[in-house]
Amino acid sequence: VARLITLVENEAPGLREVAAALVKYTGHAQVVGLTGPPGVGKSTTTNALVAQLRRDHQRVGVLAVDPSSPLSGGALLGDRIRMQDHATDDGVFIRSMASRGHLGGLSAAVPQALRVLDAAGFDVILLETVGVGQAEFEVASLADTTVLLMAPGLGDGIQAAKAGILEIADVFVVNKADRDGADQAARDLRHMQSLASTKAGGWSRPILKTVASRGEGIDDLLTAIAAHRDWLAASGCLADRRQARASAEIEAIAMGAVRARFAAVHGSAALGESAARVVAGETDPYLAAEQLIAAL
Ligand SMILES: Nc1nc2c(ncn2[C@@H]2O[C@H](COP(=O)(O)OP(=O)(O)O)[C@@H](O)[C@H]2O)c(=O)[nH]1
Ligand SMILES: [Mg+2]
Repeated sequence: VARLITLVENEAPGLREVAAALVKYTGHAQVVGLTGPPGVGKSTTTNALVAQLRRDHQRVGVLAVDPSSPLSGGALLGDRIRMQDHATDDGVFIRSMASRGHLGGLSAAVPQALRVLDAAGFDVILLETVGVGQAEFEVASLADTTVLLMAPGLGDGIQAAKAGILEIADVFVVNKADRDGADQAARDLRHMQSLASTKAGGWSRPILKTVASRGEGIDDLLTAIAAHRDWLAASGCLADRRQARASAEIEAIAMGAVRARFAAVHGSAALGESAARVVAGETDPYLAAEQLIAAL
């Protein structure tokens, strides 16, 4: 599994063959995204979820993704250390991915890594992202079920999160409920939720309280995640989401291929030549672009 994910990350030769071989084994795993501001307790929650899922005899894959960082920095390294609780358990696979080295970007690499884990037979894949920016939003949208974590005193985090993520989150968690202000944070979330447009289909998005560091509330979180999976299947939304995800996946691969072909066919010389003609007023940028595209 580790080698296949490396192959995906490097877009190595052989990826096409592997993708073709894997596809018939996919579609079983439930992908659960965990997102929220740094320090809110995503890794601690992931760790607690893994422990409980293992007690339930579920096989668990964990993908910790940092879409905005060019390096696999301290946060992900810390996660790896925490995850060593499960390092010797062959029912658990843990991997970090940062954006460094991905030619096609994480938008292409993460879905393929998910396919590898799915085909390898993991029942649940936990997808932890760092932060709540646009790139994290894209990663979160790869999940069947998205869990948004908040914590008391992270009101600014809620503000930062409200653009988009509140709309794609299916389950809300106020972690660090051992701290003052957890009820207020839950009320704030409820209020933000009422302002955000609701998803169609009648899933009412629960707001749970957890103390991940002590494993409290993790059972309820897993129950909510399972309930969401059942609702997805019964409502037909699972098929819709997977269709939308496959579309995004194909588009990312196609755009990457077009970009690569553009670079291979035109190099920087042809682009420079067109640019010079635009600067000299001999042609306009639309026509120049059209000619370059026509030559692909
Ligand atoms: N008091 C308290 N601390 C927590 C809780 N959950 C996590 N933490 C601590 O918060 C810090 C950040 O947690 P981490 O899981 O790394 O957050 P992440 O950046 O969202 O992955 C760590 O020091 C955790 O031990 C909790 O429920 N209560
Ligand atoms: Mg973390």
